[in-house]
Amino acid sequence: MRMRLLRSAIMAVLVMLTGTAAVLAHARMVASVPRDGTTVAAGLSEIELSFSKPMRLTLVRVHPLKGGDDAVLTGSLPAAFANAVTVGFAALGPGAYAVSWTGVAEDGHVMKGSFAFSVAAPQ
Ligand SMILES: [Cu+2]
Repeated sequence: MRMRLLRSAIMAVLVMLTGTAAVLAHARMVASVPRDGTTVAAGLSEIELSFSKPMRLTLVRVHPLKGGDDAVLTGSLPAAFANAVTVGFAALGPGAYAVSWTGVAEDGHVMKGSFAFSVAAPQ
């Protein structure tokens, strides 16, 4: 009886551990250009997102933090999975922006993320 209890306890721990490993193995954004929290020169018209594992982006929004319209994307998002994706859009005026993205990882999981940066006023 005790042995069985121990065995199910071990099984429970194993299930927990493998569950955690699966979560840790999710594809995630590992870098961006511009980097989160940085300020870049005026005229920025593309961003790059890098992922730990191939991702197929389905939505990228570049939106002013203080309201206003989203930046207009100038190209379409790649249809294939990729570790790094460059997204072009109409040049940004000065201000603070947030980028939010949604993508599908190769394991089928829908992942989302965001980062923010500022565009400096022209000197
Ligand atoms: Cu996943």
